[in-house]
Amino acid sequence: MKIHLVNPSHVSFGTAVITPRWLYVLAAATPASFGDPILVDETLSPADPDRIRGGDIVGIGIHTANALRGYEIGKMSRQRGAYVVFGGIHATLYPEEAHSLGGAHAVVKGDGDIVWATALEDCRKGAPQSIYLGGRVEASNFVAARWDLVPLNRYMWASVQTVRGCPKHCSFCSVWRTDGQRPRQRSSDAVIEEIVQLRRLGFRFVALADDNFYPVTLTDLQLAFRQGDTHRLEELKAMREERFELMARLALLPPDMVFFTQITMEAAEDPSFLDAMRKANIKGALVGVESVTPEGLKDVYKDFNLAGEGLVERLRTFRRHGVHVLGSFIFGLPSDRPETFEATAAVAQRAEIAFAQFVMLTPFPGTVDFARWEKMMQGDLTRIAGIPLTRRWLIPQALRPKLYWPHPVMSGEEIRRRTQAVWDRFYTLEFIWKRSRFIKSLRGRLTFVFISKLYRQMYADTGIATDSARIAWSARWARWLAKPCRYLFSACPMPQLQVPKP
Ligand code: B12
Ligand code: SF4
Repeated sequence: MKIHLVNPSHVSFGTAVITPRWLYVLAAATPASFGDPILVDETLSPADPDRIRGGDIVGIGIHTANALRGYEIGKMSRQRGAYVVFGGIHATLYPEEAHSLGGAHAVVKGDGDIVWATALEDCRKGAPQSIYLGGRVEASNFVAARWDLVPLNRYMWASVQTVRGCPKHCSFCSVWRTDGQRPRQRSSDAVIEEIVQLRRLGFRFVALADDNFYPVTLTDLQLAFRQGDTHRLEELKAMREERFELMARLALLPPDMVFFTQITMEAAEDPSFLDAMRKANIKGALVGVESVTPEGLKDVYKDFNLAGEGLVERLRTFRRHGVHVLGSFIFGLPSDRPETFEATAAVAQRAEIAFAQFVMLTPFPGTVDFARWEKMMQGDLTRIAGIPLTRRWLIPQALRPKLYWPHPVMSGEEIRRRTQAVWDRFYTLEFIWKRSRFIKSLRGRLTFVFISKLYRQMYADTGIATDSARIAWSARWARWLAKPCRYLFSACPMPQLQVPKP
């Protein structure tokens, strides 16, 4: 009996950007009596049905975008006589779908760290339960990933989680609802040990797969103080201290390490935090800018962000402290107007951010936006391949429309076209070259250009374009560009590296 863990994808690039962390966490959560699981990441290469035999157990992790491919693998595995267990955010939200469409014997809702072993034992006994409740595991019980199973030289970045959950409540995001608003922060020991293991293997680029690396703001501290809530204040201070402790320990790792995380722009209020990030080699961060207007921020319940000049200043502050920003912007918000695209492109340029992504508002299951939209769509009789738009992820990829959020003044196609134009403008060779000014060496600048182009190809065209020829061309390009890129990201293994003492 073999255990297979499959990360589904309908496109394979041969080289992938970031390791799907859940694969390596679940591998570690697999009891030794089952042997080493076989890990299949379809962003590298498609699953091979011939490897799956009767009596094997196939674990499939799905988010909304890859659910349909996951169901194909589930059905195929069940037909071959294997036990099929689904997990991940989409299976947590729609367990019945995995049963009816994905051939699931069992679905794990929530975190798999602890309950996975029970599900495996039950399958071994031939009696899987239909649902397992994994809940929200405390940070001290997060299982450290098994990096000894990672294929070398196939990924550009490894991924290590330091904190799960986020205290905010953005309307388009499912994190605070599924992972909770109480940040679950791992100890610095657990994080550093994983990173040292990765550096020994030759990974020097590590994405900190966090929801929000700055979970405690100065405003949170002031509020607890003003309310005289001593317990809360102490709790927040301890959490903040732990962040600094982690960063101080990251700073002791080999200096060629590069970390990247996700953070709210509030961190710019705190120069000591940004300085600690720089010293820790956290060289970049995805910052959810979302909108450049106050109305847009209100639309997404994100009024803790700044708009206008204040926003430009906040983003520049990151840069001044040596943390480069990947700004994430959303188009198609109810208050957006045709001129918002131009204004956003201008802010992105002026704010001196290194990279930007421009996504179109898409209601993702598990979010407030989705719940509202689903209600609004109740009377909508549109069907594509017999599937209502509110179950869009079940529509075959080739027929799946791109944007469904009705907008008061623009059509979906207009939003898509304008979004594409902003990508095109931000990633012109001229602008990329200008943005690369902060890099000293010519080689470094050329690498920046190369990565910018790769990012644009992998993200914009495959994700936004509707024209299938352009998508196919883009996927080919990305595949071609990705190969040399993986060498740029690899480093000499350091098998002797020890965990630095704090
Ligand atoms: C890091 C990250 C990324 C990274 C890296 C992705 C990668 N290759 O790993 C990047 C930046 C590339 C990314 C991109 C996107 N992401 Co993302 N990402 C995350 C983030 C912050 C952490 C994921 C992670 O590694 N977690 C650590 C692992 C250990 O946790 P886990 O995956 O949840 O797995 C646990 C359980 O779910 C369960 N489990 C998972 N699989 C399985 C399988 C089995 C069999 C079992 C038993 C259990 C199980 O057990 C695991 C251990 O407890 C999550 C938020 C979050 N808190 O999870 C969003 C998240 C997954 N992303 C999300 C989204 C929307 C996206 C994008 C679509 C964004 C965009 N607009 O383009 C793209 C899609 C990319 C793609 N096609 O895959 C959403 C998904 C929502 C949904 N309904 O699907 C999330 C939840 C964030 C959000 N804002 O709501 N993402
Ligand atoms: S700050 Fe980021 S992680 Fe937190 S709820 Fe908003 S979008 Fe989600």
